[in-house]
Parts: sequence; C-alpha cells; structure tokens
Amino acid sequence: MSVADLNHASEGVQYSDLVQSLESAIEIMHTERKTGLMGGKIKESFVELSIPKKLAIVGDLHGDLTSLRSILNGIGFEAFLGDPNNKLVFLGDYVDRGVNSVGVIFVVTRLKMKFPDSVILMRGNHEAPIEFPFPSHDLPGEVVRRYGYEKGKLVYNGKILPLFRLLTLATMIDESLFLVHGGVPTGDVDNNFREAISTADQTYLSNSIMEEILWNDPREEIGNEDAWEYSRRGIGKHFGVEISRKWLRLSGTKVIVRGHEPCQGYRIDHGGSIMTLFSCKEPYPKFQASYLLVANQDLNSLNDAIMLSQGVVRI
Ligand SMILES: [Mn+2]
Repeated sequence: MSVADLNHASEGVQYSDLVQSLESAIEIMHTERKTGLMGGKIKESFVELSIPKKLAIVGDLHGDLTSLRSILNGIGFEAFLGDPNNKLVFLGDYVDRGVNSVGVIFVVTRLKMKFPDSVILMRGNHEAPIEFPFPSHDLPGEVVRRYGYEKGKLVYNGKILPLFRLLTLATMIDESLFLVHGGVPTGDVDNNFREAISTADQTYLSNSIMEEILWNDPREEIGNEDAWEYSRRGIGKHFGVEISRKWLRLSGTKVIVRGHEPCQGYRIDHGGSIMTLFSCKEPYPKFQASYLLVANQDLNSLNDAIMLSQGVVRI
C-alpha cells in the first residue's frame, strides 16, 4: 500500500485485486484470532493494547474514500504504520451510504495486509447486515454494479461477509481508552466483561451485547427513571451517564470513544466520559469530519474527553 495504490483505488479497483486483498486480510485476521497476537492481545472479538507511541482513531467512513485518503495522508501513513509501536484503529462503518464502499474496503484490507501489527479493524453495525439487518445496506448493490451479478454475489458472500465476521467488537487501550462502534452495553456487567464481549458475536442470539455495542447511542437525557431507554432506531438503546461511568470504572479506562452518529467532527457527552468521532463528509454534507491523533504522553496523562479533544484533527 503506497500513495500510488491509494490514488489507484479511487479510480476503480480491479476484481482480482479486491479478492486478493480480502483473502489476505481474512487470513491474517484469522491467524491473529488463533494465536491471540496482533501487535497487542486479541481474544476472539476483544482486543487489548498497551499505550502506543502514537495512536490514530478513525470513525465512520461510509464509502467516502476521499476522506479516508485525507486521513492517511494527514498521518503520513507509510512512516506512521511502518512503526509497529504506532496504531491506527478504525471504529467500523466502512460501507454503505457513500459512493465508494468497495474502494474503502480495498484500502483498509490492503493496510491490514501491509501493516498487520499497526492496523486494527473494528466492526460497525453496517458490517453486521446478516446478524442485524437494516434497510440502508447498499453495498451488495454497489458490488454487483461494479463487477456484475455473478462475480458481485461471489465476492460479497464469499469474501466480504467472512471479513465482516473477523472484525472485532471492542478495543481497550491500557488504562486510557475503551473503543466501540456504537456504545457500551446497558446490562449488568462484572469483571467478566472481557469474556462476555469476546464471545458476543457467537452469542448474539441469546444476549444483546453485540447488538448494543454496534447500535447504542449515548444520550444526556433518558426519558424514564432507568439508566437507558429503547432507541428510536428500532434496534439498540440510548444509554445515560451512569452507564458510561460504570464502564469506565469497570474497565479502569478514562474515556469511551465511539462513532456511529454524524456530528460536527466530534462530540463530547456524559461530562467528558464519552467522545463521538465522525470521519466522513461525502454522504453527510451538513456535518464535519475529523479523526483523532494522540501521542503516548497524552494518553498517559488523560483525564477525560475534553483533554482528549486536543488531539482531534479536522479534515
Ligand atoms: Mn453505525
């Protein structure tokens, strides 16, 4: 993956290149789950990292390859990712809504292939269309439009869906950050939270942990006496400040970072307990896009999302 490859991906990805990139990423991520190693620790769907030298976090991309290219150029990705002590974490929602979901999939899988120990690909709700179907999943249509019905169906069912199942649900960064796509689960949690999350993609029919991680949203006001309410999305929940605080206490981290909602680049909720990051523009012209770039000293001295917001970079 070079700057030239990036430019190439904007012009249209060849079918064989896409397949090869997906196959390589699948093999790498499968091996990571088997060995438990990935430039950090991985147990099924749960990743734990020590504090990196530099950390970049990217929120929803939704098929916006132009924004992804700006971010990669912004961090100087070849030098950044060439050092395995630096980490680049994607919070999920690579696809749907924008015009180039295939290009985004190609680039993130190529990054994983080239820099496996520096790149962490997390799962968004748009990467769980079988487990939790939703109407705006336009990726299968885009793939068929680009490659024709037969090849399109083949790569979608045979490579893209298997890749989605290897994307992880939570990343914990030592005593600083807890990363998920949508939000933290509202149910009773105890010290077994690692175990519960790590197997959540296998137990999603019998508990709501995966659904909530992928679909929940933080809210300042909850319209009842409880700490959460059902979401207007029709799936997932709205959770209040007590739930965020409980997760930070339990995990020993300082800030929850998540994507999942358009905002003006970033948003802070729950008195600095949680930050929303949004990283695409093309499908959401009324909103702004940003990513997060911080160094180890920022994370070591971190108190809350207000401090963390000094690392927000607008694109
Ligand atoms: Mn989402």
